[in-house]
Amino acid sequence: ADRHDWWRDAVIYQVYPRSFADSDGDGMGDLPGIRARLPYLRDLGVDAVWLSPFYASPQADAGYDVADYRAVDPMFGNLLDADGLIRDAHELGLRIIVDLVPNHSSDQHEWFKRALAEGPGSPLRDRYHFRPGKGANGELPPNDWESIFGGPAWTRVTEPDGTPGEWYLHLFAPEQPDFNWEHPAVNDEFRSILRFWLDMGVDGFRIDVAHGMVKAAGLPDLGGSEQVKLLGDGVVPFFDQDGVHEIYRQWRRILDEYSGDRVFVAEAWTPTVERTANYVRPDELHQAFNFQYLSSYWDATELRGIIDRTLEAMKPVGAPATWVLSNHDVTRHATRFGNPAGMGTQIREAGDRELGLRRARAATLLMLALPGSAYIYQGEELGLPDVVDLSDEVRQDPAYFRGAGQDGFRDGCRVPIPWTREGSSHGFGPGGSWLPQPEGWGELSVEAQTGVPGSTLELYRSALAVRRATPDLGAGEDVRWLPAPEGVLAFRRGAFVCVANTTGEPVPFPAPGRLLMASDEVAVTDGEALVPADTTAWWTTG
Ligand code: TEU
Repeated sequence: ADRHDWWRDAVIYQVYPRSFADSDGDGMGDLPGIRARLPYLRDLGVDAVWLSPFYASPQADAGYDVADYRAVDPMFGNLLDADGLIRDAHELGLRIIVDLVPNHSSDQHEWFKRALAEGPGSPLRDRYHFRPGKGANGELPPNDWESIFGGPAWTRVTEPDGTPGEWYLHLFAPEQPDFNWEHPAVNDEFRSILRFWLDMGVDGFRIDVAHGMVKAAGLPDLGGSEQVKLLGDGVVPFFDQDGVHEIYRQWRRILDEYSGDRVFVAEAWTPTVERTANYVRPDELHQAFNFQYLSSYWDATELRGIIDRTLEAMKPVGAPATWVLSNHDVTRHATRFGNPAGMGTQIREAGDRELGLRRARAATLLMLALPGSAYIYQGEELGLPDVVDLSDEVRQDPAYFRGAGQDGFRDGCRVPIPWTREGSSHGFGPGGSWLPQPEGWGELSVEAQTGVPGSTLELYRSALAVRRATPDLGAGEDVRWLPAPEGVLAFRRGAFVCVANTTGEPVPFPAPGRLLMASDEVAVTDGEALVPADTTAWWTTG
């Protein structure tokens, strides 16, 4: 048989477990809920499912604070549920990728609890970053780093004798102490955790904060200069350090011991696609999210630049490009694109809903036409907008409450999925939903869109089916740009042609062949197509 690497052109669907489907009515999604909806994902036409964390966790950061890496949180089910989910998925032809959170644990992790209880000098403290404070009485943090979620990246502990004592490092919330990756026990533990989930049958891992983990020796001060915190550039002492690559080389050797095509995908926020490419060398990780693409506005020039640079950067390392428009950390693209350019990935305005959705649909067809792998975030196939008007009473994102400012509006993309028009939580579950679903949510439900021509759900289903049936849309064929008017992207891949009109006006374009599908009605007269405003069309010349 042809040993085609499935992941080189896979479409991977991100499930955010607390918001996908709830089986027991506690208002929080769970593994049995996901398991019951696997046929929906198979019918949608995706290749794999990536599950955000479902491990034992106090949920200080929605599960990205793990207390036990080998246990399922009771809120989500148990290990038997995980096993059943993996088995059912495989029977349906779906692969399962799980989230691995190696930069930090929960403060309720056994190691951290013991480190605190045993006091200064505890060997467990060496597995994290504990330091004495500065100042006459150690009352100042050990260095000037700031948490991504706001405030200092250090918290002072109360020692067992009741006195204020050492400080520990946390790049995210105080409930998420950073591991010391120089310590062999940390390294050993994660290699063992990898094996645990590989033995459970998972097909891969999404690595959280993959640009983190290793810190510069001596934890040097930033020096007061205003640095972009999230983006490692090899200079920021806590992100994108060279040492992290040695860890990935070790992990890759473990992964390759297992049969099948298992994969790693890196969540590495770096300033350029060139730096991202460092993570996906043949002996390291397989893929990395393309955050440059995610951060782009619906703008032809910007998009084309990023597409070209991405494909160029991936060539020398032999990794597939990836394309992603939304995830659980950013404002949904149906809302981003309905707001003016420059508002970034964290905005709180509803903007023009209709325009945002038009552009989101067009952006999806553009993304699915590009070579490489594409990531879909749950609910984007329904055209869900971000919920921008959640009250402080219902919000749960620690980034919001710790003053991350613009970066703290992550609850709006995490509102539970509407499956049905009616019902207390629109079919999300038999009870309520942990974040309130807004007015009109039922009209966007799976039920309301299924079988409705032109609905966003049917657009996704058709696009994924056409993509599967069109060999030129696989990983291999290069993008060849075609001449096009300003604001229009047109390219050929073999016999396939994609035309994306990012302007607000209909654009005439010589029909390249037979129309396969489009994100809106395309009229063709005498060999001339009229591509509506903010619309992408797929053609074949074959
Ligand atoms: O995110 C890493 C990260 O740096 C950003 O996504 C950041 O959290 C966001 O822009 C808000 O400022 C990962 C996870 O995807 C995220 O959900 C977690 O909160 C974070 O790691 C900590 O584990």
